[in-house]
Amino acid sequence: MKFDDLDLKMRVYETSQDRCILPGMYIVARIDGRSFTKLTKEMHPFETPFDERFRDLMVETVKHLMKCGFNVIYGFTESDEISLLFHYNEYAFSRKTRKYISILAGEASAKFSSLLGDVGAFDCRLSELPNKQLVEDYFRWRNEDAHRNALNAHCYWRLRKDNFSQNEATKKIEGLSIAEKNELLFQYGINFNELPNWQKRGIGIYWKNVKKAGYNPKTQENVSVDRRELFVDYELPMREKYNEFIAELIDYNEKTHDFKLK
Ligand SMILES: Nc1nc2c(ncn2[C@@H]2O[C@H](COP(=O)(O)OP(=O)(O)OP(=O)(O)O)[C@@H](O)[C@H]2O)c(=O)[nH]1
Ligand SMILES: [Mg+2]
Repeated sequence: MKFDDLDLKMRVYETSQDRCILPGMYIVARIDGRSFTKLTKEMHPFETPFDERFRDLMVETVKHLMKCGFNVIYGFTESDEISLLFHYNEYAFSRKTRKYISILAGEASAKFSSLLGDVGAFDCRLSELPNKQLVEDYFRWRNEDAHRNALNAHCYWRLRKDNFSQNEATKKIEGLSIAEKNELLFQYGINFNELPNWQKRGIGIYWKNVKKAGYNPKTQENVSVDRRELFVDYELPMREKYNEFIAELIDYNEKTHDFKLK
């Protein structure tokens, strides 16, 4: 069989599942650390419940994903997960889902592993959202998830440090309301409201325009140039204010980077 015939025959088998995300849909990817409970507790004991070194590895991984060939307008990270919002007009790889999923999981795993000096792998899934309200709801969901996780994690690890077994600590927290969990921490001298906001709300990463000093060799003049730089926000707003923040970010990017579908 000639190579061209063989190529045509075999190509069908690997592309039969290919699908593209329709134009007009917002794309959000969630990239999540694979078996990070083991990685963070046994293989590389990070501080519990929150470790700033682990946080910084995640932030650097988000920045890498926002610069790896897609037009990502917002990155969010909490715990071992990363959410990315693509520009409404994103058209990389003809919006083929397999490209987004495999590239993002691969790039996140490669970056995180090289920073850690050991293997840390991520999976990836996509949400296809038909309107801006659902994008707001998506990020509100992850923002509230961060809040809930932080409360549970602080309670759990405080009890563990007080010699409760895994089972005892889990059981005790399961039966408590939010107010009771706050009270439990208070008994140990911890005011949940005063814990760092990045632990309770997650961390946002987005582009900001900055002025940089440059030099124009043609005119031999010092000039000021506009650059887009990634900004890391450790003080994200919460609840309705967070919805507004996401809505503004989308509007701003749609107005200022209105590149057309190819
Ligand atoms: N010690 C420590 N652990 C962290 C930190 N941030 C996240 N983790 C842990 O990362 C894990 C994330 O949980 P999951 O994604 O639900 O669990 P997983 O083990 O990664 O399992 P899969 O995602 O299903 O593969 C939890 O065990 C968290 O405690 C941190 O700052 N310090
Ligand atoms: Mg995980």
